[in-house]
Amino acid sequence: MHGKDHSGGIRFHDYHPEPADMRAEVVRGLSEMPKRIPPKFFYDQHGSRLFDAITQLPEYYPTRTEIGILKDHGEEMAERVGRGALLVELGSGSSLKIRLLLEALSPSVYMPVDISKAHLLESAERLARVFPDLEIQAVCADYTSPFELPIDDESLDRTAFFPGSSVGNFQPSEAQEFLRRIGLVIGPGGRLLIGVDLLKDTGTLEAAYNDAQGVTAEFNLNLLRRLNRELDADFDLDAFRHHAFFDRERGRIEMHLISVRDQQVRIADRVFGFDLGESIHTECSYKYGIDEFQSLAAGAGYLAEHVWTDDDGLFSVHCLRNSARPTMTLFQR
Ligand code: AVJ
Repeated sequence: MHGKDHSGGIRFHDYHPEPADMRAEVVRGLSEMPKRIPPKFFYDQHGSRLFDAITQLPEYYPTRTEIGILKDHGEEMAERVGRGALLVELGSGSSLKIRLLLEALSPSVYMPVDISKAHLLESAERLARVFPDLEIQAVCADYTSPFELPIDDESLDRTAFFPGSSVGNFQPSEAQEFLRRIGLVIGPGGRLLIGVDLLKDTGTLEAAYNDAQGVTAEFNLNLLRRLNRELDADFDLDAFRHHAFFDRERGRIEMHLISVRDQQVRIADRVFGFDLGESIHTECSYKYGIDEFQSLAAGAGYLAEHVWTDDDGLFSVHCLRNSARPTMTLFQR
């Protein structure tokens, strides 16, 4: 079901991503000072559903703004990256975004890469029904660690798609390292279409992470619910509160869970003490200026070919071309 003699259908490649050792990572993070838990643990089944709800909130502009950019400029994107290519999507996220891109770009092969097997197969099957002639090569892998792709047609141009400002979860230096790794996958001359949330006024940014309905607070607190269930912990969800703010110096939203009293929490056989007001840092979401992101990308070996934004300048989608000769500048914010 691959190569030139067939078209359409799904091929599944399981790279058996190591299930993250959640207990070890959580215990390590809570032993640090200040305490922290990595944001990747937000996304259990309920957490993924809460995130979907966040993308629909009036205050959370990124998702709908990026969709608008893809609708308005999909044709131009296709002219830049070319049609009939191999399209690699990192994280098989929003089905609406990828549908828009598949329609505009009509790739020969679509290769979603995702750590969650269930999510990957479900969305691949949905897309196969909408695009019956599309060859889908679904890869179950952890794209945050080095991996190779099962590419059997070396003649295809390669384009990577990394939407949603997911790149904002990385520290800038890690983001640069990650872009460099994508460059190895798409090869010299390959293009990267990447969605990046833009720096803007503090009010708009902070509202997006402090919605009136409290869905983001619920999303943040759900992390503790997950630890209770999966790690045999005893967090009292009423004893922590959601806190999110924009740090303009660092150009990032920080999300925290703040202890509302002195307390002790047990995780399996470990006990952690929390002072009144002490926080667990659960997420960073970096925002960038356009030039700033382009110079970060240049340091990872990319030429900034084009950038599309919405009329209000809230969000950006960059077209980056992997140059054969990467420059070795280090990006510092
Ligand atoms: C999925 C990382 C892009 O940072 O805006 C949304 C996650 N956290 N609301 C973001 C998130 C709280 C989101 N990213």
